[in-house]
Amino acid sequence: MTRECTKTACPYCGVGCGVEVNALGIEGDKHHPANQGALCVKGSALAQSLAMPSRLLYPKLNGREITWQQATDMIASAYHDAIVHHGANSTAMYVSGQLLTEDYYVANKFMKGVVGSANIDTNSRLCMSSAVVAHNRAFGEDVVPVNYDDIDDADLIVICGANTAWTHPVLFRRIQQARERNPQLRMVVIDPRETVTAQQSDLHLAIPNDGDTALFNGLLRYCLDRGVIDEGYVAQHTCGFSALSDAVRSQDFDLDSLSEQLGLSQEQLKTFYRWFANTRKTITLFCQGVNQSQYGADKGNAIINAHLATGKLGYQGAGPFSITGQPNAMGGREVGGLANQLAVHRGFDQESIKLVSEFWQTDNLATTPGLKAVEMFDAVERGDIKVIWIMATNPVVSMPDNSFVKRALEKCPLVIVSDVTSDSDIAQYADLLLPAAGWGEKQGMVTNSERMLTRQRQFIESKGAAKSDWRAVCDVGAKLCQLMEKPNAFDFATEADVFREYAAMTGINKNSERLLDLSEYAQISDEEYLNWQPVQWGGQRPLADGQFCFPDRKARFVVPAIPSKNSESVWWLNSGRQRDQWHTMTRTGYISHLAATEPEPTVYMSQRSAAYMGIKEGELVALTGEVTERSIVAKAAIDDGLGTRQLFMSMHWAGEYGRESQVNAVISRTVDPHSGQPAFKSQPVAIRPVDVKAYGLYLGERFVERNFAYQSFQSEERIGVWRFADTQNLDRSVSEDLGETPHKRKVVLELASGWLTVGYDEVGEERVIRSILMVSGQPIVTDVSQLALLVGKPLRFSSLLAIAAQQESSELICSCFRVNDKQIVRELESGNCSNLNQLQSKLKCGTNCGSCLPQVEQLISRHQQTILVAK
Ligand SMILES: Nc1nc2c(c(=O)[nH]1)N[C@H]1C(S)=C(S)[C@@H](COP(=O)(O)OP(=O)(O)OC[C@H]3O[C@@H](n4cnc5c(=O)[nH]c(N)nc54)[C@H](O)[C@@H]3O)O[C@H]1N2
Ligand SMILES: Nc1nc2c(c(=O)[nH]1)N[C@H]1C(S)=C(S)[C@@H](COP(=O)(O)OP(=O)(O)OC[C@H]3O[C@@H](n4cnc5c(=O)[nH]c(N)nc54)[C@H](O)[C@@H]3O)O[C@H]1N2
Ligand code: SF4
Ligand SMILES: [Mo]
Repeated sequence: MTRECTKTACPYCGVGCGVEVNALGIEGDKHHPANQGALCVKGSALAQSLAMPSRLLYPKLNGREITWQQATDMIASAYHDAIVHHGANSTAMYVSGQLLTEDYYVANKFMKGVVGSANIDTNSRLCMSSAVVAHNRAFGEDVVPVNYDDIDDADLIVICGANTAWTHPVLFRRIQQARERNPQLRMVVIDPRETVTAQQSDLHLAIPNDGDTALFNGLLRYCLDRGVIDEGYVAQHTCGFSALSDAVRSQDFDLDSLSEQLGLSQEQLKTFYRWFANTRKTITLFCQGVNQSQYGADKGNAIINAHLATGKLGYQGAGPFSITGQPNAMGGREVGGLANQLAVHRGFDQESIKLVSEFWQTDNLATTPGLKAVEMFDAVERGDIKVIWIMATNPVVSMPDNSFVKRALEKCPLVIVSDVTSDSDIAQYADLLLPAAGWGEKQGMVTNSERMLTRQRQFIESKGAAKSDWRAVCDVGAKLCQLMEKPNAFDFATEADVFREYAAMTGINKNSERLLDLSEYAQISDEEYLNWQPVQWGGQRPLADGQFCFPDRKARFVVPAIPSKNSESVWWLNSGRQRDQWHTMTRTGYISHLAATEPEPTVYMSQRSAAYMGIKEGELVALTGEVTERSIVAKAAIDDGLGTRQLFMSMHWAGEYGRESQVNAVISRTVDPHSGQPAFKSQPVAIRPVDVKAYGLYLGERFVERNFAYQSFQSEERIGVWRFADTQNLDRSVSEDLGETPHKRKVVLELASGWLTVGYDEVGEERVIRSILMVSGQPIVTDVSQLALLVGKPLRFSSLLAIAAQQESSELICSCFRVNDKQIVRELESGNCSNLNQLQSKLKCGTNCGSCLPQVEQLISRHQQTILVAK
């Protein structure tokens, strides 16, 4: 079904960029409101992502291929048997913000409408559920009151708990462009880490973990003391302010106390408070640093409180802006895919139960909330769940305490997994593995952070027997209806049919305070669905009239709980994202230029922390959690953006890329009591250096695993790169075992701290390099991309040794053109280049997607500062 030009949407983050597939390849859609043609580093690698290895093509039962018919019958019978023998709540489904709205809608209908259990939850529980609670508590409905255009108009942008430069790069470019246009615009970043985003700010507030509530309560206190509360707005449009103002008048929130609690100077606090109080057009963006916390929902409300109390929402350039992570996290919230929602922004109240039952024509509706993600896997572990269907998410990597999730799934009688690749860790836990049509092969709707509904469109045939998720659910649903002797609730021929039913269903909100209502699209034709142009529900600023979604139309203030003080004697592990990887790496790990920025599992710490622990950069360290006893191993790296006793690790490492380095192995199952969202960002851990005797690096086609203390994999052009380490000395025999390739010829070279074995083939007169193995007593800092270029080339000892002897590590800045920090600094120091334009024309860095621009700019400003100091 290749059409000349297909407009679709990027499958990664919640910015929701429009994408155009045309004869030239895949590029940004210049006419899409979210990105106007821009794509970040991940989005601009979408063409490469289509060459996914280990693509899943046929349904498999315990590794054996079966037909879809067999799979469908088996799943329907399993759900039916469980319902009959153990009740509907013995079944479950765990889905994802990466499903399309149509997939999500039928999955929700399947569980809540037909099976009769609300045990359907989603990875949005790990992502957005705290923000959902905060919105519901403050506004009466899960509504984001702002849109991207507001960013262009703001005079103050507060970024709280988000590393936007890396995680929502196209949005961040937009902020930077707004700053270029409007010199008044200030940016404040609130993050315990000095991230790339923070480095670009006018003010960075490095609060301790979970210090957000105190900081925002302090802001309210400041506003109260200075009489800058918008009393008119508070009186007319809100309730509950007096309880909140009493709470923030406590001594804990005066400047003296706050300065001590938060480790910030009074000057820093006053600057932030003054800017916020005096700037009418203020936006506060927030993401996982707020949500993924034991206090996530309250932190969200603390932010919203500040906006409500000062009346900063409802007009251009102002409001609290929860940014979504996944492409359809918002769509999932809309259909009602969370276990504690029923459907279309409805809960389990009597009126909603009645309306939804009528709409779905079911006498079997789930009438009480189901299990939230962490509770769901607890129930699986207890044996209460007899069948679970996991779709488009990788919980054995992404859930906290992932070894627990693995154990739980091993106990479950039937685990069904729908995925696109058999390489995902979750595929290893499937009894029944189903091939899903992936991005480009499927179509449907997604909603982004600003409530914009965009179509993902199909532009290639799906592979093998891969089937769209919505269709797989409908086939099983139809069969289950038959077994339950009920009319078929899944009689949909196309995605458009599903969308029309969903749009019609939102019409039940029509005569209520709720804003989600897409019923005007309930009758659209197939043609209109095909040609759908982005549509924003709720308009640009849905709460602009000051009419909130409670019966009395008033917003609510919430008195947030204050986190207990962190103990100063432990190490705090914070986890999150890298610029160039997507989640558990199943769709980005194999793209070599994306793999190069963080080539192996890494734990970051400040110079001081490292010195205190006696840890050297590049050495391996082991982390152990307090609750879980397992430890993980990763490379130590210095990041002086981290405070004392703070560690950071990315959440991505999974599969063969870093099997023993999955950060969630040391993160406990602590959740926010209101939202059930795990506290991924504040885990107390113990850290110690690993007593490594030998570090190894292998480049070649294939690697034969041994039981090393540490092993990781990096995908390079044409070949693989394996890193390993052991606590015992490795002798030369290791060269014989590793890399079973047909070429048997080897030459061994001595290095200062180890040796290097080159495997080669004789091709005519030449010896062509096939594999390179380095073993050293010291961490290996060699530039792997240069070594990789030698593989497949004639053996030249001089070039090989020159690269191997390199002792200086570098950091890749621009992955599109492979430009590292050393190259940029060299150009700056030599005087060849002194500004961004010159660097761009000399090295091309930042001229493709622009994701690295904040880092290039940072290197330039650091260089300029050094010159100033020298003068
Ligand atoms: N490159 C890339 N981009 C992505 C994704 C990806 O996998 N890769 N995933 C997408 C998804 S699903 C999501 S949810 C978003 C997440 O987007 P973000 O939330 O921006 O990303 P994170 O790195 O998870 O965490 C953000 C920051 O929270 C900070 N933080 C930790 N604790 C606290 C705290 O107590 N208070 C405050 N104020 N800050 C704290 C961390 O130091 C971190 O810098 O990214 C989306 N975009
Ligand atoms: N420590 C720590 N853990 C975290 C976080 C953190 O910051 N720190 N962040 C959390 C957050 S915010 C999120 S959103 C989660 C993300 O965590 P996950 O959702 O578990 O991560 P993904 O790798 O996106 O998993 C998607 C899976 O679906 C498959 N897939 C891709 N396309 C399709 C499709 O069309 N259909 C089907 N059926 N399958 C498909 C992919 O191959 C992959 O296996 O991680 C959470 N976990
Ligand atoms: S910012 Fe990047 S990852 Fe996010 S939607 Fe746009 S192109 Fe995709
Ligand atoms: Mo997320």
